[in-house]
Amino acid sequence: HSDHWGYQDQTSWLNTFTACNGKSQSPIDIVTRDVTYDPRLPAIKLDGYDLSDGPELTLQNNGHTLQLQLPNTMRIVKGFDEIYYAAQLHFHWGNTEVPGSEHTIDNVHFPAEIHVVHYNSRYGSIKEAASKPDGLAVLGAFIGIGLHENDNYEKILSVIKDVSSEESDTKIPSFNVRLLLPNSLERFYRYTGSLTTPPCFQSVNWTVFNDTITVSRKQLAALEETLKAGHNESLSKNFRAPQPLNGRRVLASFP
Ligand code: SG4
Ligand code: ZN
Repeated sequence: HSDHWGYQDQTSWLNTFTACNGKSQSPIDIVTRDVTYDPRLPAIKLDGYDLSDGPELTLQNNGHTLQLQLPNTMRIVKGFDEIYYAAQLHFHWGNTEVPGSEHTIDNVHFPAEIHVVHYNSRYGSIKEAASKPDGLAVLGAFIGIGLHENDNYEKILSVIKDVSSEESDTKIPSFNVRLLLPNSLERFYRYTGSLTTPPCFQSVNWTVFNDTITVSRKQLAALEETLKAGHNESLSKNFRAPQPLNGRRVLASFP
């Protein structure tokens, strides 16, 4: 496909994409004893996330992840200095042996992680915003294994076979995207970082929620085993290794 990078050889990103060598890269390991509680971190308020009865949504396998395109009527209306419009959400995962979240908590990976990517409304498009220091806000949440099937995740995972090959897409009925995130958005970590893939632009104001989401073992297996990347290889372990903090502070909205 068009961009020639993969997860197997992450050190080669450094040669081709200079920003990947930067001092504020993502993901990071969140060391809970080192975070700074900031009681003044504003609560996050989302708007327009309930897309029920709206037009169908495009789900794609872009060779690096499973991605759902989102309308910019979905917004973060409080929590940052400016309003951020949603662009897409996607996932990072491992395989049955290796848990594949990107962020880690005290060096522990979760099985998977969801990222909802938003761009600053001062810019005309995500493409324009992606290279600006205040361009992006990504909401991240950890996905673990629970006893029950997650009906909301099933809206995506039930059609995953339709996008098993690289660069394929399909349409799914719209639904309430808020339900893909944890019940409570009050407890989160915040730090400044980057895209976790090439070109690694240091343009992301990161929020990683403390509360987690669960899907069934079977649902996680569908994510881990169904998708293919280039050369018909299994699309799995699509997570970047944790990057050095280099003195950055990680804030927590809770004590
Ligand atoms: C995934 O590869 C997405 O498909 C990319 O989106 C995204 O890049 C990239 O991850 C990095 O995003 O939240 N993990 S992350 O830091 O959103 C951008 C597209 O290629 C620019 C559209
Ligand atoms: Zn991501």
